[in-house]
Amino acid sequence: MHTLVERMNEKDIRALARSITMIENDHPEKLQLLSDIFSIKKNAQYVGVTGSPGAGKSSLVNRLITEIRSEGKTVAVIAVDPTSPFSGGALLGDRVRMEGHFTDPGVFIRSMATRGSLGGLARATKDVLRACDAYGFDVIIVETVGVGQSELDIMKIVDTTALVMTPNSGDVLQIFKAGIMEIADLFVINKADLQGVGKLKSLLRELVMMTSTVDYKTPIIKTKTIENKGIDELWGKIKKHRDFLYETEEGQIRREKQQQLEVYELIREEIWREVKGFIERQNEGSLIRANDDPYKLAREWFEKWKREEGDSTDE
Ligand SMILES: Nc1nc2c(ncn2[C@@H]2O[C@H](COP(=O)(O)OP(=O)(O)OP(=O)(O)O)[C@@H](O)[C@H]2O)c(=O)[nH]1
Ligand SMILES: [Mg+2]
Repeated sequence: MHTLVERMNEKDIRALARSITMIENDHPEKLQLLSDIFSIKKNAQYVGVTGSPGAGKSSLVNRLITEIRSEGKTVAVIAVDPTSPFSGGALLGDRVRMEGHFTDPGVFIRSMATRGSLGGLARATKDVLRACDAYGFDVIIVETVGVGQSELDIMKIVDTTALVMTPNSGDVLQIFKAGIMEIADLFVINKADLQGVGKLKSLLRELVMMTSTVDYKTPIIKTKTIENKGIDELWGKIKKHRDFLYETEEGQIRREKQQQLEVYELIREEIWREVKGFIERQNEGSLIRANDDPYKLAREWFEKWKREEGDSTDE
C-alpha cells in the first residue's frame, strides 16, 4: 500500500493534504494511490450543497458544520470553484464564512479550482472526496455553484444533494433549465427572512408533487442562516434521506445506478488516456488539417489504436 495511504489510515492529516495535491496535479502514481485509498474507504456520509452564486451555500455549510460537530461527528468540506482560475477567491470567502472552524481538528476545509487534473475538475473532486472518506471523516460536504455539467457530475457521487434557493431571485427557472432540479434530494429556501418565501414554496410544492415517488417525497426546508434558523431541521432531513438510500429498495437502486455510472466514467477516462498517449507517440505536430473530416479521423485513429495496442494484452 502507498505510504501516504497508510499514514492517512492512521489519521495523519498531512498525508491527506499531500494525497489531495497529488490528485489535483495528476501525479503519475495517482491511479495506484486512488485504488489504495478506495481499499481503506470508510463509510462517510456524502452531502452536496449546490445553488446559485450568493444563495448562502457557504453560510449554510458553516452552520451545518456546527450542527454536525455537536453530534460528535467530524466533517470535511470541499468547496469547488469552477469559475475562477485561482482558488484564491473562493478560499478567501470560505475562510471568512467558516472562520470559526479553522482551528477545530475535527473539521477539514479545502477549496478546489479548475486548474490541473486530466479528467477534469469533477473527476478530481470525486477523488478528493474519496480521500477524505479514507481518512475517516464522518461527514463530507461538497459545495458547488450549480452551473455546469461538471457540477452535475460531482453530485452523482454524493448521497444527498441539497439545492439552495432564495426568494425572489428568479433563479428557479434557470436551475430548472439546467437540469439541476432533477438531482435535488432536498430543496432549501435560504434567506427565508426576505420577501417572497410563500411564492417560491408553492412553486416548489407543485414540482415536488410531480417528481415524488412512493418512497421519497423531496422535502422543502426554510432556513435563515444569519439567525441560525432551520439548520437542525435541514440536517435531520439530510440524515433521513441517507436512511432512505440505505434502507429502502428504491434507495438501493439509486445507489447502484450511481456506482455504475462511475465505472463507465472511469473506463472512458482510461480509454481516452490510452488513445491520446498512442496518438501522441505516433503523430508529431498537428493532428488535423483545416479541411479534414474530424469524424473520419477520430474513427481511423481509434481503429488503428485497437489494431495495434487495444488488444495487446489478450495473449
Ligand atoms: N438575509 C440573509 N442573507 C443571508 C442569509 N444567508 C446568507 N446570507 C448572505 O448572503 C451572502 C452570500 O452568502 P454565501 O454564504 O457566501 O453564499 P454562497 O452561496 O456560498 O456564495 P458563493 O460561494 O459565492 O456562490 C452573504 O452576504 C451572506 O451574509 C440569510 O439567511 N438571510
Ligand atoms: Mg460559497
